[in-house]
Amino acid sequence: MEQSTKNYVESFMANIVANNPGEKEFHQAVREVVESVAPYIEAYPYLKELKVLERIAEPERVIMFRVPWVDDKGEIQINKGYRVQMNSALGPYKGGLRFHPSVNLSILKFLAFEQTFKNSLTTLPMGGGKGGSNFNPKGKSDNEVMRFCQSFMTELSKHIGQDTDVPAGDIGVGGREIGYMFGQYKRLRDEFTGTLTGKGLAWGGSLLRPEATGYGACYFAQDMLATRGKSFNGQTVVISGSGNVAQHAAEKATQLGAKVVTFSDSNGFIYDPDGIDQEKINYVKRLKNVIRGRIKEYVKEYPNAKYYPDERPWSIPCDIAMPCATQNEVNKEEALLLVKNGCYCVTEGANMPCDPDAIAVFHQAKILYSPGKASNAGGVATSGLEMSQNSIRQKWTSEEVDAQLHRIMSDIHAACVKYGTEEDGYINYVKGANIAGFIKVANAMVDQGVV
Ligand code: NDP
Ligand code: 2IT
Repeated sequence: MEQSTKNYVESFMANIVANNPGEKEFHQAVREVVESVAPYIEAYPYLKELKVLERIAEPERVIMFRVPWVDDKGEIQINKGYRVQMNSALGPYKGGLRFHPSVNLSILKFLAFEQTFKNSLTTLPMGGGKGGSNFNPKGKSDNEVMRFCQSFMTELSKHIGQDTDVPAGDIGVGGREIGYMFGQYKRLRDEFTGTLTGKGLAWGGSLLRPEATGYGACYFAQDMLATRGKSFNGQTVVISGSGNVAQHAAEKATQLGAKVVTFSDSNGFIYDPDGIDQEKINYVKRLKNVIRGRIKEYVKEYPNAKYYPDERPWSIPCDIAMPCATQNEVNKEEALLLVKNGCYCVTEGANMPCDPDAIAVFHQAKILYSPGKASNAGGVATSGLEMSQNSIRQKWTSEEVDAQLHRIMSDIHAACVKYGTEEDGYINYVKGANIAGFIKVANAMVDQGVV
């Protein structure tokens, strides 16, 4: 990078840090994008003059609210609720809701910022947003979750709508929570519209939306592998997480001939040297989605597997790693270990799971590495397809949705290759995804004036 471009990045970041104090995840996400797009901005001075990047890094609106609810013992509980409406240049704000005790403004701003570029990459007309609460659904009864969701939606409903802002799921928000929130939204507004995605299949949900993020990540990985004449067939895959994204990444990787050997949760990971086949994946789906148990219970069912408490799975040798749990779950040491053990492809299913030092290790080793905003975009893309189906009041078959998902992931891969291929032929997917995602948003903002 030229010195003038470096200076631009550093002065931009100094402003971001000064104006958003203490928001370290947000700083991290912004820095990554700014480093990628700064040379592009230098080449097109009007983007600098119009302060497009400065505007992109400032949310259009942040809504923060109180979420009071009554637990099963009759005690009053108070949580924080948020919606970050980041950017509407390309369409209504779109992005998930996260319910997790770690949720704060920094995390939601980083997620909403990433979402803006991810949604742009999907080629569908969606702006970027994210929201959630520090509510912890773990250990709560269904009734408690319902009362929380109803209280949360009572306030959120004032700020969303099918043409304004369309939330969906993320960590801690799945079919159950979307159902409760949709019910309350419908009751308050007296309208049956596609204001949330990830709905039940019988009431407006799209076929394949639950599978889409994990499946899409595998479709993206297939294209990455193909650039090196490889495929999933016969490869060992290490996956973190055991929720929605992890389960479906494991399912598709297995269907494509890979051997998946790990799952994890926030307490530890399981390693199954025999491979986690479809029957075992079905067990994990039941364990996590129905019984709402912990991954350590896997080893009771499958005694050949081993449970490693308080550890992440990156010490297990593999060809392909798919981090599918949460942000900053792969650090420099773990990245070095992955590469040393022969891993040559890291495909992110989660949002920002590899920290900047880990990414530098992958780039230095010239292994295949894709950022979440490219490889996990299949989830929100299929949410976009759900919105289309709701608008035309039709339902597409799973073959139709799958074909569109496949095409969208391949188009994103092609965009990364177009903007990310370096002089020596190495594909820098971070650069490619950031520049391709940025161009569309930036041009739309230029067209729409200073708003
Ligand atoms: P789920 O709630 O279904 O699953 C989350 C999984 O990650 C669980 O296994 C959970 O373990 C684990 N996890 C969560 N927080 C932590 C933590 N702090 N440390 C270690 N493990 C943790 O969420 P999803 O599968 O939907 O989301 C996973 C990731 O994928 C997130 O980064 C999300 O933003 C991203 N994503 C999700 C999409 C979707 O469509 N759902 C779309 C695109 C990206 P535990 O049970 O212990 O909490
Ligand atoms: O991070 C993500 O892309 C999601 N959680 C999915 C968002 C959506 O609107 O489907």
